[in-house]
Amino acid sequence: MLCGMKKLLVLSLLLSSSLITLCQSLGSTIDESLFKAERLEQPTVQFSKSFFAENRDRLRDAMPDSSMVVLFSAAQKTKSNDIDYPFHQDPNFYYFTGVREANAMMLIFKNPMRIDEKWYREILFVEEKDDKKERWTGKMLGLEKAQELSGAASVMSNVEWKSLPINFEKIEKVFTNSFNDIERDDKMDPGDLKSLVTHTLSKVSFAKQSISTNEGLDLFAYLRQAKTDDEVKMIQHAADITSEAQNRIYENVKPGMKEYEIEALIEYTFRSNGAEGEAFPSIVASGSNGSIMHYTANDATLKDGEMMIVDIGAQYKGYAADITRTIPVSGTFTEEQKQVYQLVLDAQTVGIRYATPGYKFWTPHEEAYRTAGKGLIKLGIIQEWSQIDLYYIHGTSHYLGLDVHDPGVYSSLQPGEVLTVEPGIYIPRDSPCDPKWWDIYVRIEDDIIITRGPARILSDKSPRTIKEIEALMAGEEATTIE
Ligand SMILES: [Mn+2]
Repeated sequence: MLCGMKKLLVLSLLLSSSLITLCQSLGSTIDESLFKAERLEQPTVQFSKSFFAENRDRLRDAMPDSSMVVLFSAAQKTKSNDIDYPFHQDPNFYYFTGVREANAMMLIFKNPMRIDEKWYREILFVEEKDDKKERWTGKMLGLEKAQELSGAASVMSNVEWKSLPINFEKIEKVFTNSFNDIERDDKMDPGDLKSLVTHTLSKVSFAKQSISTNEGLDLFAYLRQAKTDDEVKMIQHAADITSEAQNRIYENVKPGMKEYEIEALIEYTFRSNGAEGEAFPSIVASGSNGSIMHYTANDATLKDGEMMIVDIGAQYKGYAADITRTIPVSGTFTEEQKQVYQLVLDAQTVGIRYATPGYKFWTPHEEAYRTAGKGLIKLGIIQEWSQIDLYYIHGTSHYLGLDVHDPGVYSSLQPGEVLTVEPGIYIPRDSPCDPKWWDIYVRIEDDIIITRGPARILSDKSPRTIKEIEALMAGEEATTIE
């Protein structure tokens, strides 16, 4: 990272030379044979302007008469001082524009709008190209490229929004995406996100209109819920990369390793296959860390006899995968681990069976939960039905897409919807059951697409039956074992 100040440059040179000395004195080496991910073939499909234009047409069809949608790009977030977190576009903004830059905005009118003697049905606002800025942060789209990418009928510079006269007498309803977390205000930039939002709010309130974020989000969720074939290809590739990472872990994990070594292997596999990175912070939770649902410290040492929950997902072209495997660190499950593992797998199998059109979104969860409850009673871990919530503590499914927890309307399942099925059983120490079950934590998560027939599993390249896992970890060919 360049900083541009001489004093800091000298300081960083001093630091880096002392770091080299420190590293040399440590002496131990990292097993580089770990880093050998298979290179997967990337999908050839690219989203073009027709995808984004069609999404806007579908949005326009769903909008009520005399309404307008205002979409804002995501806010840039400061990590600390003058360093930003990597920019991540707002998924709604991306879905309707294709633009992955900050300080952008889009207006979509249900009915054509007359502004200054011209008719408009949509206007995309982006930052104008700036040579100096490009030297520091890379190529910018500019107005022309933004038009090519989005297919927007009109594109303007973001500084033009302030003075653009919209006739709000013709507008009865304004929908937006979420814009509440803007922390930054560049007073020198009249087109930054803060200005775009401020001008929008003042125009809307001057016209005595109200702005509806919640209804807007529902509208976008409804449109994003079913995926196109091209979107499924992106999710499938994200799932393939993620399965490859899970398989690399099966093949390489051993007691004594650190959770963060596993995390490094995951990140290596993702990036070397063209993923933008992790769709969410990787969870590598060995032993009792499995009791923490969103464990991300990933700094414990893996111990013989423990299991490890690995809940990870690559992000590819904006689309996420989300796959969890529970892996025995030493390559084999203990008898108790096996029984709980099998119970969770049975619950998942039943959940997936109910993931078909005609059932509600919640049916796979209800059926997985019921199966897990019956299993817990059979194993003697619980005595009565009401105790199931001690060990089955989360829902079984969420939608998956541009967001890991993709928005949706949670009604009846329809073909094209992509969701996870991820039952889990967590038995913390001191639970009211035989201590032989304590500290067993299992979650199994797969990504599926609803079809007219049985659901198709997108994440089936990474084994999840006990036999397959133990065979793969023992170095045997495991693909055909059941
Ligand atoms: Mn999930």
